[in-house]
This record gives sequence, structure tokens and C-alpha cells, in this order.
Amino acid sequence: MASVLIALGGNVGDVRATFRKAIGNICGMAQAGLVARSSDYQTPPVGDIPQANFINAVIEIDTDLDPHALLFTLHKIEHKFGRNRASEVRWGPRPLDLDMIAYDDVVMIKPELVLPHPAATQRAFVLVPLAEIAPARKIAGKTVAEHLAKLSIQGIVKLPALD
Ligand code: PH2
Ligand code: MG
Ligand code: MG
Repeated sequence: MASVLIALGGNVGDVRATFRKAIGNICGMAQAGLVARSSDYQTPPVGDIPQANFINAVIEIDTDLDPHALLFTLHKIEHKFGRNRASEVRWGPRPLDLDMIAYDDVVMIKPELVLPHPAATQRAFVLVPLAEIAPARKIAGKTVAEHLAKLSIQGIVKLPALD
């Protein structure tokens, strides 16, 4: 079993409902167990495109799928919830983005998949939810909490649970 961190993001449609369904799909399609799920956070959009605030969250799963099979599964689920990679703008609005942040301690640099996710350690919208569920996990040599301590968390708001 591998321990995998997945970041969820989106800013089109009912994103929190999409997250709930997408997490169910990930567990079903990746034969994965949900180990931990962060709260949902409202986050200001990062990048140059004026767009709505995002919702972000992070989950930890246990799975026997290898990284490429899991990536394929995540892309299928993004597509199911309305993501269209062919027509979307880079860094622009999207209903669902599923990014593999870390797969055990695997280091991989391939055109289709880089592990750990190279930008994750610079993005507060990933590290704030991640610090809620795995502050001591090491990514690229430092803990999540150490990476986060270097970043501004301005504008990031933890949302109350829906249930
Ligand atoms: N994703 C992007 C672009 N900008 N900003 C926030 N706050 N959260 C995201 O998930 C995000 C973003 C493209 O994937
Ligand atoms: Mg992303
Ligand atoms: Mg992505």
C-alpha cells in the first residue's frame, strides 16, 4: 500500500459538493482507503487571471495503484466532473483539479508526472489544508509545517463542515 496525498481545487459550480462526490469516486475507482481529509478552505486565486475564489482541500489515501494508474484515474474523475483540459485556460477557472502531491517518498520526473508535485511546497492553498492532516510529513526534505512557515496565508479561510 502506498500513502498518497492528493490536493483538490476548483472554482466553478458547487465545488464542495463536487469534492464530496469526487472523493467517493477516488476511493471507489482507485480501490483506495481514505486515511484523512482536511477541511475545505476558501482561497484567493493564485495566478494572473482574474477569477472567482477557489475552494481547496487535501486528502490522504492508501492505494495499491501505481502512480501512473492513479494519475489516469484522477484525470478520468476530473473529466467526469466537467473538466476539459483541451479548452481550459492555463491557471484559469475549473470545476475540479486533482493534483497528486506525493506518492510515498517516490521521486519521479516524467513529462506527464513529477513527484513530489514541484509547486506544492510554494502554494499556501495546498499547504494550509495539508498542514491540518499531515504537518510532520516530509516533502522534498522538509516538513509540511516548515514549508508553510515561509508563506503568507493571507485571505485563506477555513470553511465550517457541511454536515
Ligand atoms: N489552481 C489553479 C490556479 N490558481 N488558486 C487557488 N487559490 N487554488 C487553486 O487550486 C488554483 C489557483 C490552477 O490549477
Ligand atoms: Mg493544480
Ligand atoms: Mg492539476
